[in-house]
Amino acid sequence: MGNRRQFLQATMLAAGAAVLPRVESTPVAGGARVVSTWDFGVGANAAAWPVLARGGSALDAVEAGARWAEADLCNPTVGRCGNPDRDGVLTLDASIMDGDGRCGAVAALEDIAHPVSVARAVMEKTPHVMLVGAGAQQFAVAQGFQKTPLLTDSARDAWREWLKTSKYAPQINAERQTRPGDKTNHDTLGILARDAQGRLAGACTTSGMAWKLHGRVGDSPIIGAGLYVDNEVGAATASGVGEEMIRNAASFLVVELMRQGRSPADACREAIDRVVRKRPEASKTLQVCFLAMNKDGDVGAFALHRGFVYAVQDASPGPHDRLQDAASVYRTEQK
Ligand code: SD4
Repeated sequence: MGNRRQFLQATMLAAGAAVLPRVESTPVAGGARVVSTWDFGVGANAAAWPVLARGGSALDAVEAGARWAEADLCNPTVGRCGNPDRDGVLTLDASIMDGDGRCGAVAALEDIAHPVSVARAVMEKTPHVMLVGAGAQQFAVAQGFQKTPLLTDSARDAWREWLKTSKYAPQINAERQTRPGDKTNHDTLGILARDAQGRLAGACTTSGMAWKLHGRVGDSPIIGAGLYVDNEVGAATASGVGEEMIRNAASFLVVELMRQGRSPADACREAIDRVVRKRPEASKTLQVCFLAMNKDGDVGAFALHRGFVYAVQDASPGPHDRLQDAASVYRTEQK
């Protein structure tokens, strides 16, 4: 135990496919920028930006943004308010990575409010990259994270409601409809940042697909699937049905496509094409979204289905927090 303690220190598919313009935001040579998935990315960026604005590191910035999302009491797909699995157990997945290839992750973590910070502790305080389940929780507690029951009453009510049919069929942009009164597109938070020194970092945090099988792990904590960062090239993150990201090593793919000269938006689009080509039928009913930033801070995104938005914040004149629509293969949101 003592030792352990020391140690722990389509060509798109013919039907429905559309050729859409590139989505690029203004380059910020030498500047800092942060981008996050979905509309709640505005709040995550607002939490991350002060770190970048005072010259802090991209790594600190993405952790701050992810922690904000994990604490958001309105979000049924990230952190403490997440929906549980089919057995009524809330399990959280998160990862963090910097541009030098340092990374950490936790999966199927229970009763710890800030999985992204546990992921960072895995990165910084162990020789490992990923801890899962009870071991991740044991490590978190040993690091001083408080163990606290997280499942909220509304998440329990939503689960009881789901039990009436027990139908598992992920819906496109499903997080919109998971609870009465939910505002809009709630989903996994993926956040990417470039700091004033030009260093990149990213984080990804989620409660995963609601009503998943107990023990299911999605893409978000898997380096290369839900998140990948390389200072030489850029960074990418993903949201949507994680199995498709894992199948395609998708965030790694997006970064490698940028390495070959693609813009962030083109790289995201090619990665979406791969998803479609591999599973053309399934892709009609699943949402998959990519968000990327290259080393110069240019940003791009692409999704399978309409409805994916992402937030951009930097020091450029005008609104500092901008929500942008991602282009998509399918223009019409599928119900
Ligand atoms: C997962 N990608 O666990 C995450 C969750 C998500 O829509 O984005 N849900 O597969």
